Amino acid sequence: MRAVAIAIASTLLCAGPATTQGATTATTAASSTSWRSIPTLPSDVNKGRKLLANLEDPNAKDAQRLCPGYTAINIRNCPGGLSARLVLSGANCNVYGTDIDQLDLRVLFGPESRLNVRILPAEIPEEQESWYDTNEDYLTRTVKGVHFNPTNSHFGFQLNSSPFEFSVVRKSTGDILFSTKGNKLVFENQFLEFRTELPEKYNLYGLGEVMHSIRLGNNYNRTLYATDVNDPLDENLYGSHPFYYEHRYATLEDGSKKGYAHGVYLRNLHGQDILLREKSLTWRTIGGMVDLTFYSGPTPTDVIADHVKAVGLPAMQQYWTLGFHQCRWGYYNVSDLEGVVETYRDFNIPLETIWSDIDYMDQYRDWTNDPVTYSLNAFSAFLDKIHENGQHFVPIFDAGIYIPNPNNASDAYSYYDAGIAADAYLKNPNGSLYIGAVWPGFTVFPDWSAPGTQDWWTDSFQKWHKEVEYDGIWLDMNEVSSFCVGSCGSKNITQNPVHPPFSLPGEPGNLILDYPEGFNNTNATEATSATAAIEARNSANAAKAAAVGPMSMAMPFVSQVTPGVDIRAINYPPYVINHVQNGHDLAVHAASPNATHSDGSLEYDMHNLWGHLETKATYKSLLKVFRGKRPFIISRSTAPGTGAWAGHWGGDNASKWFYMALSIPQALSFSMFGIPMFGVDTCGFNGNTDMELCARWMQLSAFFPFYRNHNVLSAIPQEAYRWAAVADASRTAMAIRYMLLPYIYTLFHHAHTAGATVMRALSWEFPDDESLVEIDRQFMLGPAIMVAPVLDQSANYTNATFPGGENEKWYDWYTHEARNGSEGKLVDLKAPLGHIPVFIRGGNVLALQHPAYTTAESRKNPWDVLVALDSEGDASGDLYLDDGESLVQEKTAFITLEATNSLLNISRKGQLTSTEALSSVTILGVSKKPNQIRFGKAKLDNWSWRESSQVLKVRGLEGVTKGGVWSKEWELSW
Ligand code: MIG
Repeated sequence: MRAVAIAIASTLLCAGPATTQGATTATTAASSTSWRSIPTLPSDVNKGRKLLANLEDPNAKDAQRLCPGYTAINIRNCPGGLSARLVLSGANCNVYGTDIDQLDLRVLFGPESRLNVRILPAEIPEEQESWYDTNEDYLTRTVKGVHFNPTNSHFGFQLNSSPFEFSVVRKSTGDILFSTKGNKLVFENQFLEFRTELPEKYNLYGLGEVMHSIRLGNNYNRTLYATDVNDPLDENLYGSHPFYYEHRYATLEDGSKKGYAHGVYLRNLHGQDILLREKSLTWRTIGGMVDLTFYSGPTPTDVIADHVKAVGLPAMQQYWTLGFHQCRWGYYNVSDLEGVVETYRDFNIPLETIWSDIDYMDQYRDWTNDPVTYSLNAFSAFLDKIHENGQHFVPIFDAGIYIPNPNNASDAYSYYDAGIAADAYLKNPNGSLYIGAVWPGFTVFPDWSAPGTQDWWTDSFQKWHKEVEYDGIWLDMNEVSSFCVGSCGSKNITQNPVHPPFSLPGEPGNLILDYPEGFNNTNATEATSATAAIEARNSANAAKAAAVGPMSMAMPFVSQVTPGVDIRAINYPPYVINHVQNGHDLAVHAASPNATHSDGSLEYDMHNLWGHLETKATYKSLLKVFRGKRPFIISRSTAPGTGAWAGHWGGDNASKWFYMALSIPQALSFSMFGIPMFGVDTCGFNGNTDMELCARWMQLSAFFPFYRNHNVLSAIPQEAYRWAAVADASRTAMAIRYMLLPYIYTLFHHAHTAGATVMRALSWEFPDDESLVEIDRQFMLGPAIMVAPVLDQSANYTNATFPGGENEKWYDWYTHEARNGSEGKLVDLKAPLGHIPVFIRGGNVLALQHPAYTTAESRKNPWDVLVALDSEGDASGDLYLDDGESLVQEKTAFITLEATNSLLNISRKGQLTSTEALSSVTILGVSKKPNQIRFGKAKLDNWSWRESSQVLKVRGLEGVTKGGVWSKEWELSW
């Protein structure tokens, strides 16, 4: 009994040359789709209860009004900080749990820029430890046992004993950064609330993962609870990052502005609501403790680096991962993959990596391949071929592990059995297996605290790699997602395999008929037929009769307990966070809060760490599989520190212009969270894309660290070669990206070693410029490159601000024309389809390498140096070189490129040498014609200077740099 995948018409490869058509309608696409003959889960398995979120409830109990707060006693200075006992100042209020009478306050000064304030129950019974604290192995602490002298700290800590209140002050300015003054601390076993005052019109950033513009509103709620959902705006998504920074601007005596930023991280990954109000921020969690870390900045860059160092420096990526990736859900067989790889080459559009979605699996079971459509013979022949060509393959990997039907001997699944032998799965409170449902049917879920899990995980990945030579792993569904409430499989596994309780994209009733906004303006005919198809779908839906009717299920009984001091209401906690899923029920579309770990902890306390821990385990596994190579992992669910092992993609966006625009702030937020390897589903995931959106998006994503095109099952195809204009636009942008790869790779090195960011907000590079607080329609890639994309349909121009004032210089990437800062004003820029405005900030030197089809080929190509002088005639840059893949490098080189007084100086550190030569040096902003050009002492003849553009170009440097431009130090003068 195995699945037969049915091809969908719309995925047929484009055989001839690219066409210019807007789109193919999807009307024929899914009518032929069918599903394997297995029982379908009834749709109400994922219903849950309908709860009123506390935030929506006008009659919700107000903890600030009802609770007594605390009084601080026994205040003591201790090495590196202070401590106190906090005693409840009155009768228990028990608003959303049971009050803790006695708390400990522990204030610990970190290195100068860091301060840690912890408040936790004075006594915690061992079995309740995970209610309040998170194991350090699961989530790093920000300040470790070392004692720092508080007098050296950038922070002052002020404590008021009765009522207990505290404030954190920036010593240098006296600014109060955080203050609970006038507000009570509420500390219960299932509820925590504290509030800080904020200045009016505060500029606050972070607190993800949520789709939103970069600057958060001043009257706005955020909820953090990892969940599997289609990128709705302003709701909780896949990961949890309770970290923000606030940016204030002071006016100095001379009237100029100076920016001061500070960061705040709550090391508490319980479900939580954050209430941003006109002058305050309130944090509410359903468990855990107060564990706040303050970072003093004073620039956003400083704050972010400090936070990233505290939670875990990002992983260094292999060089090839920066190439272009093509993916889709609905590559049905090996020849589909082959066709895509070949067609990319036919159209001369660089393709580095081809990805497989769940289509390759045998009935959606992990570590397997479909024996027919992805037979091992065909699969490995294909992988051998792309590997020979320097290309790569990354498959998806799902979090739920199929549990075979015990009544069906042919349903055996050895990877599951090995997990049972290792005792590696989540349990129900009674010790039985927790059984949810995901793609393959009923599934179990790994328990990252169980001692046997890691070895089983590693063995499985090693074994599988012997069959399918993947080059990286794409972790999906790890929130961790389950399509039913509770352990729905417990009494039903004899019905396995079962179909999810909803139809898949392309199945009857779920045809993909959506197009980008304004599609009717540019593609009237197709839009009309799409509208007709939507009507047909709606009537078909009404008549829907599933071929295999929904099964009847024995559902587990979810008991409601009466909470008390030592008993918590786990499935339905008294405080209901504003969780995006149906009814705000935490058990909807996820493993339930009562799923139990081998160390006794519950999903209730660990939920937001599931994907983080899966990523860590997978990283460890891949280290063994690839013996010393840097693992490449992209994970959907993330938490503080996940960047140390993986990158992230923005999840299920849609083919809409607004999603393309929001991809910029989403990426910038992951820069803040220490996950620089970020990108989104280019051309859009849900819905059909069109030519114009896809052309713009292929160009925009070319400047994101992670560059991947991905598409939902049964939507029209959207590979870069499907439309001539998209192919052209992609080739243009990719050529720039590939030239910049050494620069991007160097940025990753700085991220990995020092917590620097790769993609940057303008306000990070110009922290004193208040006009930039909301700018997120343009961005910087490192310190040198600014991108100002077109984000609107039918626009042939865009506008952009050029920060830095009249002494700043910005050079157009294409024409090298210089312009000065625009003093906070937006400037119109011409940008017809196929053109993405890119600028180089004066003061930077870029080492560029000639692009090729793959990154491996690029790395053998000659170099160019681009010097963009600032208004003083200076510029500098750097270049990090290594073997591009090893975790531990034998030899590296670090090159410094410095231009001043008409002299470019190249110096180097490190042992690594390479053989590529230098082709040219281009110097922008040379105002006078040089008398002569010298390379060291040798006079050069092959150069030109133009008065109109002030560009000096020196060519033919291959001879003097023979044997490797970066293998020796040199100088060029003009
Ligand atoms: O529930 O594997 O976000 O990228 O294509 C959908 C199918 C499951 C969600 C991922 C998406 C992927 C899809 N997956």
